[in-house]
Amino acid sequence: MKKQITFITGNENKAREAQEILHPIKVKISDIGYPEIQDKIENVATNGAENAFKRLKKPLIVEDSGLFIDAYNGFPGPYSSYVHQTIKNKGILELMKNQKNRDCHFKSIVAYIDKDTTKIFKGKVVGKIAHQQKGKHGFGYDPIFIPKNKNKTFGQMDMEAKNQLSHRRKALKKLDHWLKKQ
Ligand code: ITT
Repeated sequence: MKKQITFITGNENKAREAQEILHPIKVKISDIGYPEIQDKIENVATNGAENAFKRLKKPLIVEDSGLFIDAYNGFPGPYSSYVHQTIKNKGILELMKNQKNRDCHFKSIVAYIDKDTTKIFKGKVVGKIAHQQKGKHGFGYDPIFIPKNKNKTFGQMDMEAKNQLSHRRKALKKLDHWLKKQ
């Protein structure tokens, strides 16, 4: 079993969650970055991992995630980061104003790479876009995402409650299972 892997990310929330799940494997955070190609998030993550591995030459993971809204054929999907920086949650609520179908999901792709293997692990959580922003916890789209069978947004849940359900947790759990079999 690997003793340590590096998580290439600028987002400390992600790294903290990964450390909790992958323990006793140590998760080191590194912000060396990678080019985010415009493609499906599966390819963004794999490409990013390959790019970072060429420089770091150590076992590492890259995670790419996004919010996919059914009424807009999966938008913002791979553009989630840019859309969140530009029109923000307020802009998404505006787009959803007269929409009856508020179904959506978060998807997470974790790409793992070492000198022998490249592998991806997927996680998904389905839910609905709320009618208004609620809650101060979390980040990104959390205040407008209500997971299925719940009546609170991710923003109204503390980190532990959100992480029980999160797309990223599901992907990281699959990685954990696989790593511990190696
Ligand atoms: P990296 O450095 O790892 O790329 P990031 O914060 O840019 O971190 P992503 O590109 O994977 O993350 O995520 C795309 C956007 O999707 C991100 O900016 C968030 O706005 C949103 N997002 C992803 N996961 C989320 C979550 O668990 N809760 C709320 N929003 C999330």
